[in-house]
Amino acid sequence: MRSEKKGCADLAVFGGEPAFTEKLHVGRPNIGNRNRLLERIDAVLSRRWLSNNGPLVQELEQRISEFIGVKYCVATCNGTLGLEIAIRAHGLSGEVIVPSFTFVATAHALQWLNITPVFCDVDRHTHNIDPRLIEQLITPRTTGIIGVHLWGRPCEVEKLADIAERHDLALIFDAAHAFGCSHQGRMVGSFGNLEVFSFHATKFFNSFEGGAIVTENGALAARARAMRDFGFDPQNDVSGVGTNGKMTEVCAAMGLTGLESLDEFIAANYSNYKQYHAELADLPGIRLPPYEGGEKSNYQYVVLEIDEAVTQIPRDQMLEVLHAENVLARRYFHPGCHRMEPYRSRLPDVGLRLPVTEMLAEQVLVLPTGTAVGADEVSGVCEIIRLLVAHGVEIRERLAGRQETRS
Ligand code: T4K
Repeated sequence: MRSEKKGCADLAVFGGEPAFTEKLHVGRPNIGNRNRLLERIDAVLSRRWLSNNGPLVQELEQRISEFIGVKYCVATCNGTLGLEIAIRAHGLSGEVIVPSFTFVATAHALQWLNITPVFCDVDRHTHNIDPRLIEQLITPRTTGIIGVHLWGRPCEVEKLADIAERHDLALIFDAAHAFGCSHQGRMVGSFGNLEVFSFHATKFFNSFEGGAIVTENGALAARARAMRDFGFDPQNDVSGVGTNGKMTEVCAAMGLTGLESLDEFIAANYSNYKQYHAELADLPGIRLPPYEGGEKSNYQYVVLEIDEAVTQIPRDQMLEVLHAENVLARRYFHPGCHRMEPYRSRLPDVGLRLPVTEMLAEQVLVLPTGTAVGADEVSGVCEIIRLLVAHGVEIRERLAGRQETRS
């Protein structure tokens, strides 16, 4: 149910009815066939095999390897542990170059292992690590580069591979957003030395919590597999240091069920993405970075860049108005990892060499999509955004006046 917005007086932030009676979330999980899921969970309970490389985890790994077209897949309990295990299995140390415009898990996975993340700026248009800026950050302590396929848009993998090869660096991809996406006809997951997915509830494809390391390198996969399980190797000897990064059978059940509905998830996202594009395309000051034509994508993130100089209303005030309407849009990835602890205290001025990250952190707004969001909801969200842009100055001043009255 939603109420229409004809003018500023209708906005909930000024006392009108919220557009939506129920909250519209970014990251509402996609859920496949419930009966299939419950059947699988029932079988898990009957088998009394709940974790530790059970049959469903093995089946999920097999299915993912086939889907991506890679030899090895090691499922993990989440994407962050997957990254930590991958980084350690690869033997990275010292410094690793990463974008700052990413979820903080990318940087934390390094820092957790006492490796210094060296923040690189991103490309203005793709929001991905800018290969032109990497070489100036390489020092004798640099051992690798982690690219993040942000919003499911693949990094410039060829340029990154070239830099990594010339400087003898590892190349890892944080593919948390990019399950089901392709680059030059090849599935994400098959680039670099290895890639790591997240199957968190908020991702396009989820296993409640979960992740996976995928690679063509058998030795790397074997090390990651042992590290995921306290260091136990296939002979049941502890071959080295390890952690507990295992995926449970119930999570694998959810993953296997979701895999059967991938097309349906993509169709829902694609339809929402097209509608958002069509309804917001001509709005001044609003840019929707497109997905690459001809490639596979999961269309999981509907990202707006808000140019305040044109809209006359800052992104954060737009967010406030949307939230009052029960549209819980999000400002991913604000304020950029370099402005979060412990990185902020260590390098207070690093933002000076990250101008695009700083700008995007102030401009980006992510809108709700997924199977929980339909055409009527998208229309409602677009209606509010159109109103915001048409009356930017008025809304900004009324919001400012309201704050002055309060103080
Ligand atoms: N690398 C990148 C680039 C990543 O984006 C991530 C995770 C990782 C690595 C690490 O992977 P994991 O270790 O998480 O597998 C969320 C997710 O927790 C996180 O997985 C994700 N990225 C990040 C971008 O977003 P928050 O802090 O935004 O989560 P939260 O709890 O605020 O939820 C977001 C929205 O989703 C809310 O509006 C409510 C909705 N939601 C959430 C959950 C969990 C639901 O409707 N149902 C749910 O079950 O971090």
